[in-house]
Amino acid sequence: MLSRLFVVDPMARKSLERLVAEIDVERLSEGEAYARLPELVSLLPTSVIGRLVGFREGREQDALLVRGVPLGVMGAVATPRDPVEAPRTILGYHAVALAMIGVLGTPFGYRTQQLGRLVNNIAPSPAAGRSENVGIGSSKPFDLHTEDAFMRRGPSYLMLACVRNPQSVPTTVSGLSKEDVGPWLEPLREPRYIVRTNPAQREWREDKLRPGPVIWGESDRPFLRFNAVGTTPVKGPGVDLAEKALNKLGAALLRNVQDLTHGAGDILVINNYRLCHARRAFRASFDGSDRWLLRVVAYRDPAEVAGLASFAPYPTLEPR
Ligand SMILES: O=C(O)CCC(=O)C(=O)O
Ligand SMILES: [Fe+2]
Repeated sequence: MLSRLFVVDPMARKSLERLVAEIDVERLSEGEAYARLPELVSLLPTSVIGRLVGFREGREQDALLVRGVPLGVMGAVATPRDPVEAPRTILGYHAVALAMIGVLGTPFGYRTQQLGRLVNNIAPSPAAGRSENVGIGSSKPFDLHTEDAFMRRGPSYLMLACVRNPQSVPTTVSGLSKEDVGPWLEPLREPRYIVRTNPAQREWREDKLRPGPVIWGESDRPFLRFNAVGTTPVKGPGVDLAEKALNKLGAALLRNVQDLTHGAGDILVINNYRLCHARRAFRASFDGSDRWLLRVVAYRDPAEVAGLASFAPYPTLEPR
């Protein structure tokens, strides 16, 4: 199992309902929510904090699906037709999602993605209806990728908090099992792979992307920097071997896929160095009732956090 399910217990649900209701009345800006992150984390039920820390420290599961977070006012907000321009108001559900990923790391936005939003909307946009490999697409799939694999060190964690998912379109996750790992992965450890950006990050200069490894870290639990599209080994001696290993990795990851079907109030956190994820094609109606996830990314490594250009009003990454 790549992921573990944690269903919020009735007592925790009650205290989450209070927290969500409080923030639903206050309505925060993204900056205010970040400034209040320590307080928001402290207001999470201890069972939820404990489970998140257990996930962070554990070696068995690389994704955790927390089920049963109350939506509060958010439940009645229509899925935005324009995910980027939609209001940035932090309601109770957003605040709980931010606090949860705040237990794992420092949440941040990209200045050049969704206009720098801290909480990105993964909702189908009519403008991107036919685009492949974008979060706001729908009729074309988003192939397997670790989030922002074009960076040498992408976000440590990715959160997808479901507001609604009427067609039960899953988020697919995949990774390498203990049985998969072996010497065949060695070529993928060479820092010779260029991983290009997906459409949402095209403002990063492609000519500045540095080649890096696709696999690194421990041999029995290796880390991944993977994108099924736009990855190529730099030409030179051994390029055939490098390409073969990459194809074999892609096939292994396709074999290992698991569908996680999000429902309203399900908050999925993924170790972005261990698992890649994808979304299948689906038919959107663009009438306010479509699938809607909130996406937040976070860094755990203080050296990466220090590289975030600005902490006002919240950590933001500038394209390099
Ligand atoms: O919609 C999904 O389930 C995943 C979307 C995604 O991978 C992304 O926005 O980066
Ligand atoms: Fe993604």
